[in-house]
Amino acid sequence: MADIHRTHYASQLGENTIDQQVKVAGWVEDIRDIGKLVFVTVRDVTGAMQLVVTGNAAQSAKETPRQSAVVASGTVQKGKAKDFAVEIKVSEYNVLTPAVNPLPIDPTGRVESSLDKRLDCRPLDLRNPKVSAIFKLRSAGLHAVRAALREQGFIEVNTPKIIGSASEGGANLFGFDYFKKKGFLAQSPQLYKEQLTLGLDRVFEIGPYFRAENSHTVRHLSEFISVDIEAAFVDYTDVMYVLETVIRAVALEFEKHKEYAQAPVSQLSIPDKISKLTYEQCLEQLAAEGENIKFGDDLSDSSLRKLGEIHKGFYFITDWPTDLKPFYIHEKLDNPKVSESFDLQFGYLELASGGRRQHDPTKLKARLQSQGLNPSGFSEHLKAFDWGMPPHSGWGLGFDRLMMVMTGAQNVRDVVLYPRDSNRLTP
Ligand code: AMO
Repeated sequence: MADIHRTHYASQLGENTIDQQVKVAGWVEDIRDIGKLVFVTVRDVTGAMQLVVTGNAAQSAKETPRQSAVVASGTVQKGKAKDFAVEIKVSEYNVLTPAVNPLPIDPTGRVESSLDKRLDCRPLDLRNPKVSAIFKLRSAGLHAVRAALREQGFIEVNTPKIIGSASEGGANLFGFDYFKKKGFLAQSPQLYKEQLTLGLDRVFEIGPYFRAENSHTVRHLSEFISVDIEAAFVDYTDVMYVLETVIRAVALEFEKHKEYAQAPVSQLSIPDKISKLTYEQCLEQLAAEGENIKFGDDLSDSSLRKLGEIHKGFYFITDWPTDLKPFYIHEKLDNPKVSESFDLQFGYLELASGGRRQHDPTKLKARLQSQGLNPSGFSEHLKAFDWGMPPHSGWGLGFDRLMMVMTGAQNVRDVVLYPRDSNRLTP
């Protein structure tokens, strides 16, 4: 077995490495046999490189199935092909793991495959640099979110994903047998993050959440990643500001990663300030478009699409009717029919929602009851409210949806490695 340790990635080969002995590793993308010489294009995670193989190794190079894993050693020389400034004149060439032929999809992207077929072979799909660029950007985006929140004093936490009662009310819960009890998959970290403000003041969590969504849309998954924050002694305008800083941090991080230019990064302009529109202003704008919605009705998909035509980028919809919001949302002090709540939109698409929370246990119990929920089912949560619960606010941001918007993807499944929906439980 050949030594598998490389000295260089493709991106490290350049004029400055000419005449150096190098060892590279990757997957065979193309083979051109021109008689005495065989040109092999090998791709690693950083890019493509060209091998020039002659002599004894030429036969093996010629016969290598496309996408096999190989290592090769040789000397760097000036390239003759226009695509490669340098190439490697190979002295040793080893096929480590041959790939099958034919492959289920063409990972070079020259032959297009449907998203479904690509998802069925996701690891192979990632050899397409346009696809891997999305996930490199996603990683950079997560890094930016963490940095922005830590900088503002938020402590990263991990709360359970196996829970004993609903966090967002009863709908869309996945339940299962948990050692003879009923267990559920967390829909959000809502109750935990609120409780944690008691001792940690400002917390955030980035984690997977689960919703039994039977809606077949380009924006719903049954498992999605959410960025959640919760902060003590602040109101909803304060946490909207935090959300703005997070969106801007991700956008700035994307700008730094021009090397991922293969990814279809959308040309977003991120305003310094994200505009705010109240729910009632939305109703007025919709009425002007001929769509009459009465106060208290939710904004349907078609209404949101109309609003999205007027407001193409990021904007907040604030001050929703209290009855439309979950039990934990705080009403406005001067008008209890309206709540201190917001959604962050990108056009028609909801990216985040949040607000100030009810911290008065008596009012919280009444809200649970008025929404048809039994306060005794929330006793574990409610007890924390007797221990000096601070007024607090927070939000949850759908990270997959944010990545969809930032990369210009048309389907959330494009930016999720192994999406889960009602039709897809594998791979
Ligand atoms: P909400 O239910 O609005 O709020 O969820 C927050 C954000 O999570 C994303 N999201 C989803 N993404 C993909 N597929 C889904 N099925 C899905 N469901 C939700 C959306 C949404 O805006 N606890 C509150 C947040 C809070 O108030 O802090 C909550 O869960 O982008």
